[in-house]
Amino acid sequence: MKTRITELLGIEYPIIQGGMAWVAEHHLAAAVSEAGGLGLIGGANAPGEAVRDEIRKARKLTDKPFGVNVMLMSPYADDVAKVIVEEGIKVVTTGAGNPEKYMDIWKAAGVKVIPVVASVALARRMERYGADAVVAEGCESGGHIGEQTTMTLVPQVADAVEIPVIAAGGIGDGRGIAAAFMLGAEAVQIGTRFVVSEEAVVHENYKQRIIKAKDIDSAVTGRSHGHPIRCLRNEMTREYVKMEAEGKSFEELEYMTLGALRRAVQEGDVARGTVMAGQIAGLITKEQTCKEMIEEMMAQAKTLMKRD
Ligand code: TUI
Repeated sequence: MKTRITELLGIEYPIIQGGMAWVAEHHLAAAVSEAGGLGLIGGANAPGEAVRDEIRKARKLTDKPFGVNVMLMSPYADDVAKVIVEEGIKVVTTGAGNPEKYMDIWKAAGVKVIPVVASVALARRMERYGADAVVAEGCESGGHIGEQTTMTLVPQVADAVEIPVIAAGGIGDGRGIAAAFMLGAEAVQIGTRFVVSEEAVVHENYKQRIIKAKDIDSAVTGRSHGHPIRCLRNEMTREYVKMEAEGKSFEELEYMTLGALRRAVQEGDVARGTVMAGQIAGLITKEQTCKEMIEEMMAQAKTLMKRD
């Protein structure tokens, strides 16, 4: 399935992987790229040198293109932005902010820049600043989210910009891919489903929590202080939401979740940790390789899109 995104990125299938903090490390990125999608290393809150190390490890596992996601709220975002250029990375996605200040150095180095946006305004602005494409991410996504749903955001962004649009949020199978294309997207970004891939180095408890999740198991913490994070309901989210209702300060709430994502991903603490996942978790029923996931999703999407 050729689109402007498969051409732009030199990939076989119009699927890019989400740049998930603590999850999107070199094994996952290399596996998604090897399977014909675009794998990404998630910069998250890691220092530049740690990201460089991940890039070099991914290169040992694949000759195919892969990218880096820069989490713009990270204190190390400037360092990571430089490492990307030094390491000759060809594709960058950004999240949780506005990447304008890095656009010139990346464009000068021939890096394709794909900001993740949660609004039409930012999509337009990114196009003006020279973005090659945008990811329009709806609030069905896991992690840091905006306000609009994928269903409403993607067609509005597709109408507002000339550059290609990648849909994200709530996509976990071929039906979601076909739907995204109907909304005007030319590729999709998938996160939650890849968390349960065999190649993802994620604690088994985390994978099982996603596999067992029901449709209604999703919660959003942090709305009251303007940093909404979607994750799966557990002891931590119940306590957090209660503290938010009591009007606890941002600092107190932050303290409670400090390191909570790492504890869930690496130590498997799915009761007190932050189990970031999208609303599509309820659809995900099994662990598979990235190749199996991508081929299954693409076969289903192609069948649906050919139907008359
Ligand atoms: O970035 C994400 N998802 C993420 S980042 C992350 S790591 C993290 N951990 C703890 C606390 C906070 C973050 C986990 N999940 N998705 C892309 C995304 N970007 N969604 C929404 C946005 C966004 C929101 C507002 C982008 C720009 C923006 O405004 C920028 C501006 O200046 O207008």
